[in-house]
Amino acid sequence: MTIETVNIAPFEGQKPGTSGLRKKTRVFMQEHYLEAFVQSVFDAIGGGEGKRFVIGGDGRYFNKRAIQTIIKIAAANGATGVIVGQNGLLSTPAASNLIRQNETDGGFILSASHNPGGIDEDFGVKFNAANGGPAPEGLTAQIFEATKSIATYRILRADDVDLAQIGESNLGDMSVEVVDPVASYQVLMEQLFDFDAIRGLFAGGFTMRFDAMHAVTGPYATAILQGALGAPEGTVVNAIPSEDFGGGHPDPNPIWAKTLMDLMMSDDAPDLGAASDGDGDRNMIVGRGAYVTPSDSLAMLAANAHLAPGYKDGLAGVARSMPTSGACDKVAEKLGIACFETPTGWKFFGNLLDAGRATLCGEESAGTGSDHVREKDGLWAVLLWLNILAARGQSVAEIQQAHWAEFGRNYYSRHDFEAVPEADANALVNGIIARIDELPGQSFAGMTVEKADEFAYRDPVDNSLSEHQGLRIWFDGGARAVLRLSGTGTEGATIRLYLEHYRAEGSVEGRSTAEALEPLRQAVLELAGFQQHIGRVAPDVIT
Ligand code: VG1
Ligand code: CO
Repeated sequence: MTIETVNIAPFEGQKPGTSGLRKKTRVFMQEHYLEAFVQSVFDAIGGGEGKRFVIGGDGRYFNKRAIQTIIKIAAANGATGVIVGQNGLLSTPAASNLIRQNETDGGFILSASHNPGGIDEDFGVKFNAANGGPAPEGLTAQIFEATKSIATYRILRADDVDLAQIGESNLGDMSVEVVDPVASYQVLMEQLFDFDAIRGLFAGGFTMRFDAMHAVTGPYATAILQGALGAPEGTVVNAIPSEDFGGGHPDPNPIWAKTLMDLMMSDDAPDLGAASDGDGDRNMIVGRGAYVTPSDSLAMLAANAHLAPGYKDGLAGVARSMPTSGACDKVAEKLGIACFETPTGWKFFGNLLDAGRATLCGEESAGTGSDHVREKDGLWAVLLWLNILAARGQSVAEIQQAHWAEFGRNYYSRHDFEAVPEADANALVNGIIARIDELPGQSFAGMTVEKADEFAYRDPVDNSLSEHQGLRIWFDGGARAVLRLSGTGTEGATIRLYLEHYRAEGSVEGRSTAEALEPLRQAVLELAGFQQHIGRVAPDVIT
């Protein structure tokens, strides 16, 4: 075994986005590409000497290869130990938990989350810090700087580590501990939720379908729902992680989890439908005939979290990403707790969680989580829903209706325009920025702008400022539109248009979300000039 120092030239564009570095798998497979990024992480954190890391991923194509490489770079950089999920598997929240429990210096999570997997699809690498959360903006900026000037990386030339066997071994001077990916995560869940009550629910005939979407949550959901909680076999479907997620998008929303959606809207629907994404940090919740938007789910969880043992003393505060609807704001107001509005991406919740200022956090993109780890957590959200359903003895639809009646309803939808030429997408966004101050008072398709701004966030804990985080446009009558460019795509630009209309009277009989949002949609299309700039007004995906 020898440590080799390899001379390389920097690669362009190794800039971490909303959630780590995401590229086409073939880009990552280029000689030295992954190595350059991983070494840059070590350079940015002041080296690996004496440090320990967690390593795992969502099992997509190239996962195992990449893990072997990272292990050997860690060893060559002086790390004293790595903890790796068996067969290279760790869900993102489970990795966060392992970092915290073992007090390691951070971790590498290999995933492109909800993006499809395979040699012609997407791959990603994310570095999480010692608090278990995604590297904050300051650190990702340092990593990017390091990628621009990197000249060498260090790697141990050694045989691959056996990741199939649980147990500890040595690689040079570094210990390699291969762990069961589920065990300690399951213990954490047992501490937070009333497993007896949920067991009682299933024993009483409650039915559920959990669609793991051929992704990493399969083993977790099988062990916890069918194993510990007694849900019948067949409750968890698509439970074996596959390298290409069965050829689909492991994205838990009504579009990509259509089979589940169709079942839940049919006469054969079970009591609860749920799904999670590639790396297990997102969730979808749907009751019999009742889809719960992620923004509403956050609000409903905040209103009911005290029913679960882990949150029985109430919440310190809640936080939501800026494009997420204001539904949780209403709950926070009633509970008399703070509600923080942060930029998109889980890294912005880290300080609030560390400082004990927020207990629950959520994003409109189907991420919900709490201070139990420093990532969003799909299965956690499903278990909290189960705990609440057991405690209230009501259906999802009943809880949803009661919530809207009490707090009002935020009609909400996101429209994604994918693979837009970058120049066109920038022209559209910059076109609005250029006249943002003149917008108030102007009318578009019959709706008048009340205020408009470009969102900037001042972190209340470390005072750092994050600018250019999306455009917010409020219209008369309680409507809001948000526009921003995605930071996770791997092809051209994706424009995200978020539409929201609050109705204090709650759910309006016979009115669908699309109908409720149609006037707002027309107004924004006109205001932004979608037809002129990108030649279309119909999005690729509506969630
Ligand atoms: C998207 C979502 C964002 C989420 C991010 C990572 O980012 O909008 O809310 O945090 O994906 O999710 P963007 O920049 O494409 O809009 V995932 O499940 O990586 O882990
Ligand atoms: Co994810």
